[in-house]
Amino acid sequence: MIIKPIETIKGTLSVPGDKSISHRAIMLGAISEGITEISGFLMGDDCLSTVDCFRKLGIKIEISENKVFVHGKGLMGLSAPSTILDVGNSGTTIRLLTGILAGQNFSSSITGDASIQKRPMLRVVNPLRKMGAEIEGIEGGNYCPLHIKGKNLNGIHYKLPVASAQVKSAILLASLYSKGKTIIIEPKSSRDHTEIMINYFGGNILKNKNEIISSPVKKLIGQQVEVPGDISSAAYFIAAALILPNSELLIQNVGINPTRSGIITVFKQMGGDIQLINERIQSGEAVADIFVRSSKLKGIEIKGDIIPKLIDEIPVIAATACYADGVTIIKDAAELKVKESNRIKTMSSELRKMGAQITETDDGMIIQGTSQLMGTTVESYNDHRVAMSLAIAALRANKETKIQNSECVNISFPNFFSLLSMFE
Ligand code: SPQ
Repeated sequence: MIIKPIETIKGTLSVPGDKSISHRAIMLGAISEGITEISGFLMGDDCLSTVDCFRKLGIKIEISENKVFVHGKGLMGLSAPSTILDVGNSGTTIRLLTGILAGQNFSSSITGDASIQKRPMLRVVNPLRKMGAEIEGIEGGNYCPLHIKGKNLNGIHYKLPVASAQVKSAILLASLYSKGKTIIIEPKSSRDHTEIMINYFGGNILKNKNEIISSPVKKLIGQQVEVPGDISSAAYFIAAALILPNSELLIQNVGINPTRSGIITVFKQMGGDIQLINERIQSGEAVADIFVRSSKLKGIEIKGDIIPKLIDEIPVIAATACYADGVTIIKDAAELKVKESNRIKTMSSELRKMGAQITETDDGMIIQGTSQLMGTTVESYNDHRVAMSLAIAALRANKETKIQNSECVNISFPNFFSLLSMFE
């Protein structure tokens, strides 16, 4: 994909549905009783992998133009798949689904693409084994393919070693199949869509400071779920409007769940002119329209509790920080090393090719702002967030930028380049 510099970005747009919420709506719909009707579902490759896995588990899922209908069969209604389940590139699918499969009365195997085969799984396998799960995989279960023999599970008391919504969610989904309560202690709070949606479907999850308590329920009931626009996708356009002169952009219907909206806090701290309008609650989730104007940004330090609330936005923060005055320091973000690519390495090396001054650290990056980057050829490493963040950096470069392997944007934002081209 060739990205040409643009002068300004003005107008109104909406971004596709939230990826995390779309996955969870399929999963919870499948194990609930009755039909779950999903609007705003993200038709990206990752969420379609979740659909494919649940179809292989015997669930009827109908996709119409703008709705998805999941014909739930109840907690014990899944059936043994006749082939290996393939999650493609989706870490969320493999980790959350492993939690569900651990409590079934059948065996199954699950795998994914080359990137998924390198992502650590022991973080979910270990707590699930403590609950009584029988899971085998490469290197003691750290890498997929994973082979899961369904078992009767017991609730656990578990302190998460890393702040990870995927690990928390795998345990919570397994807790739906467990005897007794499950208590999870989070080191820092991470996205809570699973907790919100389990309760929305009739489950019993309580939060008490950093403790999440799940009590078993007899059944979940299918619901209507309206998926809001994904703040991680909106982040690219917020960043574009901030860095391009004379911009004014309204992004409609974006999820602003406080465990996801760290990007708004950070961009405001950098001097960003961002307003939330028409705040409301939709299917249990906070939603708003976001109005952004171009702003003179300054470098800041980003670390600590806010990191899990913006973990997927760090690549676009790095791209934006290149155009801020002064230095931006990102710390406590070592988790970036185990995403679709090592995002500390890939973002640093590609932005450096564009002339950015970036130092990689063990848990983040140090970025010295500049007024302009140089258009050149960069690589996405098949990481959707890297491809889109580099595209944003390229909008204010001195000449066009070629992004190699850019089709990976289909993972989370299939119409990203066509939306961007509206502003050329
Ligand atoms: O699904 P996947 O591939 O893990 O997706 C990513 C992303 O950038 O889209 C991470 F690479 O988002 C994760 C996120 O980083 C989605 C997620 C979720 O839906 O629960 C939680 C975060 O991961 P983690 O490891 O911190 O729990």
